[in-house]
Amino acid sequence: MTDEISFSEDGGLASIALNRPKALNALTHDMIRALAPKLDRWEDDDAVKAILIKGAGEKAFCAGGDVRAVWYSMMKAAEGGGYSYQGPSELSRAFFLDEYRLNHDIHALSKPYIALIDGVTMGGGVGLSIHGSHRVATERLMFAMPESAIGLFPDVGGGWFLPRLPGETGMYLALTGARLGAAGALALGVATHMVPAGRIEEFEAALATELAGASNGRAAVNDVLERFAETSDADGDPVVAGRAVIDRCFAQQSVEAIFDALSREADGGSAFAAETRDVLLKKSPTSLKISFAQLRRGRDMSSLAQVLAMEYRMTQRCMAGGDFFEGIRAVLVDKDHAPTWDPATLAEVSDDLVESYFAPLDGAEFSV
Ligand code: QUE
Repeated sequence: MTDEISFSEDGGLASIALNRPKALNALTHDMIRALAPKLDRWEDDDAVKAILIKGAGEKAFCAGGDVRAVWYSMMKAAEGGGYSYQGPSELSRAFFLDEYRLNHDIHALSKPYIALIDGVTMGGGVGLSIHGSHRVATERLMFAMPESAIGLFPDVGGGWFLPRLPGETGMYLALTGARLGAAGALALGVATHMVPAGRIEEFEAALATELAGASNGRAAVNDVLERFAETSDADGDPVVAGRAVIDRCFAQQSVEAIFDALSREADGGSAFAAETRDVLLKKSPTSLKISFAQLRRGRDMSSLAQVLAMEYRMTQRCMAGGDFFEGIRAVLVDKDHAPTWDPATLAEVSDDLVESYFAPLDGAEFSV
């Protein structure tokens, strides 16, 4: 067993703690493999009335999947420094398959599942929280789907939940990687409740106490939340303030048309549109186009499983070569934050190249 994740039971409350605080609790394959069977067992155990998941330390709930380990598994140290690409690995195949199955298990739980999204909650950390019944933010929440910065796309069911957020806010979050605080997350429904970080311990204790004698776990959880939850003023949140621009510009029919719409609004005096365009110019052009296609396809799909099967094809195509290698190098390995994307422009990312990310796989496909 791994010490990167721990489990405990107190009364009717089963708790999970992600325990890699120095790595912002980034989710490893070992953590996924330890957690999945626990969830299955708790789902079938009548003594468990609700499940809670949190991150160790004060900085993060979970910064994402451990994509750095996936990257190293596909690389070989090159003579004279640096790394060279070898090809997909056992880890690059199994990691995403097992992660997405876990995301689907969370979605399918019949019991309340409460994620304490306190601090950094990105990518794979969103996958561990968004598919459950309750997402409790604190004032320290920093929520984002930042994958367009590393040559990937907003996976873990991003193709499911992002197109179902209000207006075009999901497309905006997917392409820009914009961060949400507690107020913005509450306004969009990413968070269901807000409890101040200083009251979280007391909140957990109250949950355990209430659930110990509860016949209806969901009612007990909601009763405790009613006692602890606070409101958060969304007026100062940039996503809320920029909503009209977001809905107009990100409703376009292509990434190029989104850029054109942002440029028009920037020329018309919108500082928000100008900033958003400048942010998008730094992202992987391939990531922007495949993410756009992912969200539009996901919007019309009828199940999370269908979306995850699409996303699994996409990750395996990303592992076969492309901007992922340069993105991880620039952000998580060399940390120069100066990736050289290839293709370098949107115009060079052809429709055929985009389509290739959605093609059936030679090997195993995702299934629930
Ligand atoms: C975009 C991402 C990720 C990211 C940074 C991005 C991501 C991820 C991590 C991460 C952070 C800390 C770690 C770690 C990984 O950073 O998905 O192993 O210790 O997991 O700009 O998508």
